[in-house]
Amino acid sequence: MKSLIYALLLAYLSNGVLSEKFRYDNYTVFRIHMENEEQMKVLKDLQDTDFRFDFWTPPEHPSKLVQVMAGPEDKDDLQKLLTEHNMIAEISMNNVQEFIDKQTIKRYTRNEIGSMTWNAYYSLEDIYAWLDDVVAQYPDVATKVIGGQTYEGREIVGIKISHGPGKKNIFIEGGIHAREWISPPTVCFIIHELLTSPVPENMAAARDFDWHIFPVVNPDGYKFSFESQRFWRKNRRVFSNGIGVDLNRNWNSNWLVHGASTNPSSDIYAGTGPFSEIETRSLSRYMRAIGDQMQMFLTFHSYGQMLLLPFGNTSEPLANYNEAMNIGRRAMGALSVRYGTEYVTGNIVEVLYEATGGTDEWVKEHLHVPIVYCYELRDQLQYGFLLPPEQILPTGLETMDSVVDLIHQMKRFGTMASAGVAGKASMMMLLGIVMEYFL
Ligand code: 0X9
Ligand code: ZN
Repeated sequence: MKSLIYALLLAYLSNGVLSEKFRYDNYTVFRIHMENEEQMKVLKDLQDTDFRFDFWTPPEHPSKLVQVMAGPEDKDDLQKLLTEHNMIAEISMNNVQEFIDKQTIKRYTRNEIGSMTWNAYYSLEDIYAWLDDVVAQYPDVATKVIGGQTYEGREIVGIKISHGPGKKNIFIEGGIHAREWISPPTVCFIIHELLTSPVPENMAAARDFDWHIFPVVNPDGYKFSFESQRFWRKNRRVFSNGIGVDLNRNWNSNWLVHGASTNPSSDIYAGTGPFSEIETRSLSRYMRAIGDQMQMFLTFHSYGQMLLLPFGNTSEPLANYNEAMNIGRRAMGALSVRYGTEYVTGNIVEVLYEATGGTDEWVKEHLHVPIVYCYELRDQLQYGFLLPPEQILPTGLETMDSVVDLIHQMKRFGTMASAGVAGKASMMMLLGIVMEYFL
């Protein structure tokens, strides 16, 4: 009874009083340097036990910098701890609210798809309205699709682009982590390019596959990050001792094995069981329905400029790892041409950290999709989740370059290879690279 009252109170507070837009005046983001395992352990313990500090990037390797946000009342405690353990930190943002205020938010005008300009962020409602209008404008090739439902009763809305029957599928997911705002507009930009670009390669990419594209697979969380707490990551399910499940820890693949928590207050709470969340459960059903024809799965996160390959529990080169590495590296080469943006390509564990229960692992393990990547979009350790809106278009353009290159390689090197025939596919890949070199 007590916990029910607590849950109701939490729900009330989170939807009422707390849903006032939270301000981050004088919040500081630190960039912390570590030198050894001991220092890393101090930060890891802090992350696990003290939720006053928001680890924008977790401490996973002593050689990597960590970005942490602290409130004005807490930042001295953090600095004291760092000094005690001889860690050096520089300030990357000293008044987070100022940077939030620079995240231009525009309204989308209904029936004017051109009014979604690629230099501002848009609310969930506006993204959904834009999707409706896109479908209305391109009725021959675009259909509205519902990928699933959410805890708060919304629909996970997407778009299917198809130029005719008999095509294999590509699935694109964005916005599973609410605060990673660059993800939804990048995915929307891909939709826009597939439908409107006059560039022959883009048109061919659009034509040769059936595309299932979902810009915001965590709509409740995204809405909350717009209207209440900018740095919200999870869905919005209410528990007696916390709110929200990290949907990228809730898939039924090595659930709760690594990099996940059993504490609902944690940002990496994995839920009460695999697929405990309606979002992942319903979306997985949609994916399964098209699964045996799925050739490529892409999920868009931020930040760090990385292209990650499954799995999140081991750095062993499983399935068609070598082939996927080669294709990924070349695609990141294509991405870098426009603006020189550099990505690191590699296995999740090697390049980032151990973390299981993600969408990418589930589609690889259960649907055996040959090409599976997780993009960590711009930037590296500067603005982080607060990527300035001027970078939306460049991010969209360079990312689209890489997606088109992925398609090109899949067609060229016959990566229609299933995940099981790694060796043969890698040979073909190698042959292709050698031929390209000599031609
Ligand atoms: O930790 C995550 O879920 C992703 N990084 S983020 O900073 N955007 O939160 C990485 C996901 C990589 N894939 C898996 N771990 N399965
Ligand atoms: Zn993410």
